[in-house]
Amino acid sequence: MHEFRCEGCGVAIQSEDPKQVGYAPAQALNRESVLCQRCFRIRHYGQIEAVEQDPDAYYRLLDAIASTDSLVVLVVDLFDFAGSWIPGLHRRIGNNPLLLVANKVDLFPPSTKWGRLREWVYQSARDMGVHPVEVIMCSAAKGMKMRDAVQAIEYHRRGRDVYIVGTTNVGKSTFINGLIKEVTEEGEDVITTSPYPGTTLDAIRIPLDDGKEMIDTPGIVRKDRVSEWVEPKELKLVVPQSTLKPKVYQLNEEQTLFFGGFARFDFVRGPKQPFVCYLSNRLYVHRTKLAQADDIWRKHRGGLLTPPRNPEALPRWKKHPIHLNGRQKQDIVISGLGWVACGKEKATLEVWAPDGIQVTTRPALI
Ligand SMILES: Nc1nc2c(ncn2[C@@H]2O[C@H](COP(=O)(O)OP(=O)(O)OP(=O)(O)O)[C@@H](O)[C@H]2O)c(=O)[nH]1
Ligand SMILES: [Mg+2]
Repeated sequence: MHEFRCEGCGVAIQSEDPKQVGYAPAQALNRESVLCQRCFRIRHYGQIEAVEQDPDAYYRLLDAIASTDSLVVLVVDLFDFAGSWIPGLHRRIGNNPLLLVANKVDLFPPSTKWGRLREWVYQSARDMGVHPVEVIMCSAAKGMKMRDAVQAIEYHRRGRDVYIVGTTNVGKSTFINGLIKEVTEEGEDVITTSPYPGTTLDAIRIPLDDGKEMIDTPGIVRKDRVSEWVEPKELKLVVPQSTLKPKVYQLNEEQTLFFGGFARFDFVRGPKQPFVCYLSNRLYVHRTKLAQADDIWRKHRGGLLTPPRNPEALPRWKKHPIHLNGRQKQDIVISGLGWVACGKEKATLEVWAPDGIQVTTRPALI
């Protein structure tokens, strides 16, 4: 019997059980393209049903690329570069060339120094053991630099298949929809996209002109980013939807910032200085005295300090001590939440975030 696949998410279609993943009514299977019930609901009602995912299956899909002769396109989210990297990627793709797509440039303010940012992306990739054939900086959602992406893929694939890989929610499927819109008259999205991680469920094969294929893949899940722990309702408050408006705080020592109820930033010691927060514009930032911070957290978590509404569902906070030596401007990155740009002053800081969430420093990006 012919096996049907959902055009929107790649899942195998079944018509027996509406409660199970991949359901589509039997009468829908005669159509040229089939959409599963879950994709239908995402597209028409913006509702998502979380699906129990098997991380190993996604890694197996990825590892199978090593034995193919193809172009690998890694899509990363510029807002969460380190958190959207696939661990051990360089070992998984064999000798295939890698084109790096840094997506979501629309989130960066106009003051961004693009040349420096691109150089930083190259360098970061090299630090992770990968030598991209090219870096494309684009916005798939806003259709920025998509012509460059089409040309780069065509140039580097040299008649081969193209695998689009990355962690969840970086915009892989939006990117493919954007490519399709760029080269055809197609105005509608072909693949289902959503603000929730875990939208694509299996490989989706899109035929190319020369008989080869472009393959969308399910995102690799990384639990060390805040965005993976957010309930669907709260995601829009945490994941930025529009250009970041940096918030500047002139802090004295012994002052604290709460980022919703996800993280806490203590300026313990140092001269008065500005801290510039690059977070979702909709995330509430609460400023207080360090001496009162514990009390405020006890009283107001899940209330004033939201999201999350239910902080108990997240791992307990872990303290990350950070010392700025004043020699170089640094960003302190809380994966999936954003970053704080620090000036060229000495400072002793403590950042609190749920245990397991990556907290890192890097040279200032903007
Ligand atoms: N701001 C911004 N958002 C984007 C961009 N591209 C994609 N997004 C958003 O990112 C979210 C995830 O997009 P998808 O295309 O579903 O991501 P994916 O990588 O296919 O995710 P999975 O299928 O879960 O692995 C959606 O809300 C998109 O609208 C972009 O260029 N800029
Ligand atoms: Mg997808």
